This record gives sequence, C-alpha cells and structure tokens, in this order.
Amino acid sequence: MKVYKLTCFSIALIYPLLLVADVHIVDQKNKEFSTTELRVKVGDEIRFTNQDPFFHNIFSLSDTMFFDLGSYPQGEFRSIKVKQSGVIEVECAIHPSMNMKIIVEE
Ligand SMILES: [Cu+2]
Repeated sequence: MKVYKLTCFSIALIYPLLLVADVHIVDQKNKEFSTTELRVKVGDEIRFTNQDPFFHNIFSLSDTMFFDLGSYPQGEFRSIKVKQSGVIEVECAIHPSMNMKIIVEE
C-alpha cells in the first residue's frame, strides 16, 4: 500500500512535466528567417535568435498575436509565448523582405 501511494504521488508530480510546452528556435541569418513556416501548439515558446552582425526587429500585426520585440543585436534572442490558435504572420521592421508564418494549433 505504501508503494502504491508513493507511485501515485510520483505520477502526480511527473505528469505536469509531460505537459510542458516546447521551445522552438527561429534564427535570423543573412536577412532571412531559418524557416518560412512553423507549426506549434498553444502554450509553446518561440525564440527568435539574431545571428546577423546587425539589428533585427521582429513584430507581428496578426489578430492571433500582436507583438513587437524591438530591435536587438547579434547573439541575442527575444521570445514569444503563443496563447491562442491561429496564424501569426511575422515580419522584421528593418528588413521588409523578411517574413514567415507561425501556425498555432490547439
Ligand atoms: Cu531584420
């Protein structure tokens, strides 16, 4: 009985860890995003890393998620956490040719 209780207790502790959101990395290199389309789940985190020797400024005007990460230099990243499903069109304020989309699923 003691072992049974301990097992239940352990599962109760571990279960939330299995539901932990994923972290997706999107690089910005040579004025391009490392992917043009990314599929994620609600609750996931997306990290935008700057690999270029100049600034980028990632933002989105999408209804699904509106954000502006500001400009930041090489070696740094900014991240977002998606809170609802839908499509997020991502752009760079400094380089208009840069764009990608994030498809957020339940
Ligand atoms: Cu840029």
